[in-house]
Amino acid sequence: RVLITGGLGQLGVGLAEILRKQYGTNNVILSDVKKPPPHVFRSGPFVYADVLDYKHLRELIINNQITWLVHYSALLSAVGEANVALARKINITGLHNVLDLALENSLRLFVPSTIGAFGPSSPRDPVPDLCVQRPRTIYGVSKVHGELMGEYLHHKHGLDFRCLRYPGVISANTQPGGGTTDYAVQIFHDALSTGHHECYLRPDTRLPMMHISDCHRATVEFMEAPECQLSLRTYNIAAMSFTPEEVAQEIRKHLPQLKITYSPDSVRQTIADSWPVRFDDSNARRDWGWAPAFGLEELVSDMLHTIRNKRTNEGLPIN
Ligand code: VAH
Repeated sequence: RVLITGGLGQLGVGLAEILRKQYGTNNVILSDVKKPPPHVFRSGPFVYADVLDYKHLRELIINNQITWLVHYSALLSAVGEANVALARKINITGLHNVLDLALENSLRLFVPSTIGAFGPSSPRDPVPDLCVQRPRTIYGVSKVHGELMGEYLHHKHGLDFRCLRYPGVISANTQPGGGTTDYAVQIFHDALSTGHHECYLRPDTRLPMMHISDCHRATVEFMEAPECQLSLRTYNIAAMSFTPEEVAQEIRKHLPQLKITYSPDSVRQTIADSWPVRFDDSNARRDWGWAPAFGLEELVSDMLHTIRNKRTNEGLPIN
C-alpha cells in the first residue's frame, strides 16, 4: 500500500489517481493536514496526517500495511522564505520523521527534490546530477539535506530511498504552491480570462519546466524501476526550459491578443536567478529510460485546451 503525504498540494491527487489505476483504489492513501474537497473523498481513501506527529504517522503506516511512502509535504521556495521557521520544521523535522519510519518499516521512500536544490555557485546550463549545491533558500537547503540524509541511510542501512529533482511543474487542474515557477501556470489562466498576464519575473528568465503528467509518469516509472538499474539515488529529470517571453509567444499562436507586462519581484527574481537554466538528465535517461512526452508546444496546447474546457464547465467566460 502507498501513503502520500502533503497529498492536497499540486501533485498528490493526480499521482494518487495514476497509482490507484495501477494498484487499486484502496491501496493508495492520500493524507494532508487540511480537509479535502468532497471529490477527493469520493475518489479514494484520505486520512488526516501531520508529518510532525511521529506517533500518529507510525500508527498509520503499521495499521495500513504501508510499503511505499511518497513524501510531498514541504513548504516550497518563495513560500518557505516567508516562513522560514515553519519551513525548517516541516521540511527537515517532518522529513526526519518520515526517514526514521521508512527505515524502521523497510518502506520504499520517494522524496522529491528540485531545481531549487542548486544555487548560484552550481553549474547552471546545464546542471549535472553531481555538483556543488549551495542553495540560497530554506527550501533548497532542506531539499539538499533530504538528498544527503536519504543517501546516507541508503548506503549505511539499505533504505530504499529514491529522489527526483523536479523542474517547475505546470498543471491545469491544481494550483502550484511555491511561488517562483508559479507564473508559468497563472499565465494560462490569465490568457483565457483577462487576456493579460503581469509577470513577476524578467522576460529573459529561463527555468526548467515540466508538464504535470510527465512529472507523475517519471515518479511512477522511477518508483517501479528495479534497484539494480539505479546508479544514483537522486536524479535530475527534465522536459524543457523556457522564459516568460517564450511561453507567451507560444500562447499567442493560439491567442494572438495575449498581453504580458513585467514587474519583477526582487525576492522571486533573486531565487529564479540562483537556479539552473537547464537540467542534464542523461543519467535518468540511461539508467531507467526516462523520456518526456511534452515539449513547449504540447504543453501550451494541452494547458489551453484543459483550462478552456474547465471554464466552459464552470460557466466562466473565455477570452
Ligand atoms: C516553486 N513550483 O516555485 C515550485 C517548485 C521547482 C519549483 O519547487 O517553488
